[in-house]
Amino acid sequence: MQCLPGLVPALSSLLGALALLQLSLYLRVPSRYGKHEERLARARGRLPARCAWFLQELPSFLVPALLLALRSPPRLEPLGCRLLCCLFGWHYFYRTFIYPFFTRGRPFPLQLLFFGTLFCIYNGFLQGYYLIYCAEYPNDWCTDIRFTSGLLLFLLGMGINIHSDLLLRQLRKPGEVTYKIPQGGLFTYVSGANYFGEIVEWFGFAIATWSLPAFAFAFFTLCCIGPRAYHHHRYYLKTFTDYPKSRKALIPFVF
Ligand code: NDX
Repeated sequence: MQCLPGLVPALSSLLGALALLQLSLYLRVPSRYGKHEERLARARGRLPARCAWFLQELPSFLVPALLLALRSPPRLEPLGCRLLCCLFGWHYFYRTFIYPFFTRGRPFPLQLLFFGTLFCIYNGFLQGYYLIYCAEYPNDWCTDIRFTSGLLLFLLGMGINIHSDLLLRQLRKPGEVTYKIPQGGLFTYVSGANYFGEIVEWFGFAIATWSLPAFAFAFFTLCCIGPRAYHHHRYYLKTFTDYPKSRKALIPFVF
C-alpha cells in the first residue's frame, strides 16, 4: 500500500463534515443511548453494553494494526511516528479490551452500534493510514514542543477520562441501572468529566501529530460528546433537585 496524494485531505474533510452533521443532529436532541434513550423513541434491538462497546470500538484498534501488518517492512520510523501510533493504539486498546468488560451500562441500540462501528472503521483507517503510510516527521520530532506538549495533554486527558469512567462505574452495583449524582474527581466541577478528558486527549493527540486527520478527529469528538455533556447536564438538573448548582456542563468554571 502507498500514500495516495489527496486521499488523506479528502477523508479528513469528510470527517470534518460528519462532525458538523453530528453537531446539527444532536445539539438539540441527544443521541439515543444511555440516559437519553427512555425519554425518546425506544430503539428496536439492543445488545448488552459489554458486547456492543467491544464490537463498536474493535475496528479502531484492529484496522490500524492490520495496516501496520500490511506494511513491508512492518515497522515505523522515526521514533516520533512510532510513539504517535502507540498513543492511538493505547487508547483503543483500553476502549476495546478493558472499558467494555467493566462497564455497567444499559444495553446499547443496534442501530447506533451499526453507525458507531462504521465510524470506527473509517476513523481507524484514516488515522492509521496517515501515520503508517503518509506521515513524515523529522528524526527529532520527539523533542519538538508540539510533540511534548501534545503528549502531556494526551496523557492528562486520558487520565481524566479513565478516572471519570471509573467514578461513573462505581455509582452502580452490578445489575443496577439507576442514575445517581456523580461525585469526586473532575465531576466536582463538570457533569461531563469523562467527555472533557476525552476531548483534551484527542486535542493533545492532534497537537502531538500536528496532522489534519487528528485535528479532524478531535473536532469530531468535540462535536459528538460536547453536546452530549450539555444534555447530561440538563438531565441532572431536571432529575435531581439537590444537583450542585455551581457545576458546569463540560468546561470547569466556564460552560
Ligand atoms: N462511541 C465515540 N453520527 C460512540 C457511540 C455512538 O466511542 O450516526 C463516538 C464512541 C456513536 C458515536 C461514537 C459516533 C457517531 C454516532 C454515534 C451514534 C450516532 C452517531 C455513530 C462512535 C451518528 C453521524 C450521523 C454523524 C454518522 O446506563 P448507561 O449506559 O447510561 O450507563 C453509563 C454510566 N453512567 C452512569 N451510571 C450511574 N449514574 C450516572 N449518573 C451515570 N451516568 C453515566 O457510565 C455508562 O455505562 C457509563 C458512561 O456513560 P456516559 O453517557 O457518560 O458515556 P458514553 O457516551 O457511554 O461514553 C463512554 C465513553 C466515555 O469515556 C466517552 O468519552 C467515550 O466513551 N466516547 C463516547 C463517544 C464517542 C467518543 C468517545 C469520541 O468521539 N471520541
